[in-house]
Amino acid sequence: MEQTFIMIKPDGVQRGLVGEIISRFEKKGFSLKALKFVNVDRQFAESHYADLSAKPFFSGLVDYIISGPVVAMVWEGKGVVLTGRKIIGATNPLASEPGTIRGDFAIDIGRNVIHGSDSVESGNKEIALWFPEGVVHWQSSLHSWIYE
Ligand code: IDP
Ligand code: MG
Repeated sequence: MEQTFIMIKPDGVQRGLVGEIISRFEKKGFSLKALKFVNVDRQFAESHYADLSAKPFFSGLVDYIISGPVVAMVWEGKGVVLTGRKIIGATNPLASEPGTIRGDFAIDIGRNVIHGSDSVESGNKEIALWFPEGVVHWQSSLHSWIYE
């Protein structure tokens, strides 16, 4: 089953949105496969965002991600990468629809509360980077109430 990497950024943690965000993925029916609450260092943040290293906002982005602890998670489910991106909303919260996490809880692009993988391939790369120890193998007893 498809997996995605989701991270609640330092602003999401500081603003007390951890429970609300986890709840949205949980209530949808996705399965939590890994979770940790960590401070990452500059080098780690740079490797997570390596694809953006040429962007003018890169160093500000890295400063933002290392400014406080983050909640790193793996969520699993049918179509979770694309649906996860929809739950999160557009990158710029000014363009994010109300009802999405960024649409409901953020204003500035550089304080947009949450990260979600943009493809299955980058999801797998991010999961390997953040959870080298692997994820938890389990199946929810609600599985047959969520999938036909
Ligand atoms: P995404 O998080 O929606 O996938 P990306 O383009 O991958 O968006 O950018 C990663 C993160 O970099 C964004 O979530 C945002 O925090 C930050 N970012 C993107 N574009 C800008 C910008 O123009 N100014 C400041 N920060 C930006
Ligand atoms: Mg991205």
